[in-house]
Amino acid sequence: MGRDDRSDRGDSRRGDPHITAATGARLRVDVRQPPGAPDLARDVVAGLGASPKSLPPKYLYDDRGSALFEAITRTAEYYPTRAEVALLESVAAEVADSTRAAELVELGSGSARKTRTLLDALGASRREVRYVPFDVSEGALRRSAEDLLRAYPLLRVHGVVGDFHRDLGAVPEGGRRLVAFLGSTMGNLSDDEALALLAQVRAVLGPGDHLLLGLDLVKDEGVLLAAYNDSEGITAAFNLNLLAVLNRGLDADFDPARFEHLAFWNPGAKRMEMHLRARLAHRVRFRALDLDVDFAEGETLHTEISRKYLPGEVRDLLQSADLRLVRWWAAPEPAFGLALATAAPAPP
Ligand code: SAH
Ligand code: AVI
Repeated sequence: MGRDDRSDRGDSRRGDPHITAATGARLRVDVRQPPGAPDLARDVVAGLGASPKSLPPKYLYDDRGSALFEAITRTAEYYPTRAEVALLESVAAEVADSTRAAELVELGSGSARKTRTLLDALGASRREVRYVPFDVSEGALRRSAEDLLRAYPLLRVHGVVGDFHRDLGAVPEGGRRLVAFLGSTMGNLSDDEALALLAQVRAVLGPGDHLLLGLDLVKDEGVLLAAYNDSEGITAAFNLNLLAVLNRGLDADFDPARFEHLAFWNPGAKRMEMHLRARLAHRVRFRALDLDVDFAEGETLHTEISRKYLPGEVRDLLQSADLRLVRWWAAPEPAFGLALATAAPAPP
């Protein structure tokens, strides 16, 4: 473990009143985030120095961003969560039967709302199961771990706070494993990043282990546009919150009133794109970096892609990372898919 890492047992941390001896003894959290904000500084220098300007989507998820994402999932227009939950509920028993997993690793676990469906199917209320949430958002991970420990008295949680592009090696050795990557969070990665991540996931899968991958599917443009431009303005607040993250993390002076939320469908790349568009030409100062960044009127900062997949792409995508599709379940309208894959070689 590197110099900058922290690891603690839940009962020793910060006097959190929700952590009791009963849950604390079953909780371990490894923090792989370097202190300070070196990632953010590096990504801002690279991403805001480039044209077009962009930043990786992980910075959207500070505590407020994670809460706003949860609020998005409850809007009338944001269908992916409801579609995936319904599909997951209908196939969880088959997933448990096929995998017979004793451990659930969840990448981008967030609030872990969908996790209970899998834990229930894996029998976590009557036998010991280990849950390994992996998320860049420490607050969301700790809160969800505590909730699950209270709900499942036999559960053990070993969380990892880190970036799944870099820190997947911090996933602890484990038993018969199911890795879940839900919510179509993989769609927030470029195709190259997704492939690299799948290859790393493959490396943590032993014989008999599985990956469960939730993927949002290409659909009617109107449905997509509504989902990323909800009428309550919560997605806009989620997007604009990135400016508060930059102000706090790098002592910048973004004025959110000078930007507007923009989300559109890019048919060529089969993805939704989320941007922040400057309403007027202005200069932003990053005091922590001694850096000024100029925005032209109408210029955008690209904050997220959300790739939508065709069912026919999934097998090849997995195969490119040496993974084998064993089951595919898809819900129609709004179309959403769940792929179950294994690292085992295909039969001759
Ligand atoms: N799985 C949940 C949450 C999806 S939101 C669901 O299906 O509803 C995406 C989650 O991925 C957030 O919790 C965010 O903090 C996390 N995340 C985003 N980028 C990440 C990264 N690079 N490494 C680890 N976690 C990341
Ligand atoms: C987490 N991720 C899959 C969400 C998505 O749909 O791309 C994040 C989000 N962005 C805007 N709304 C929701």
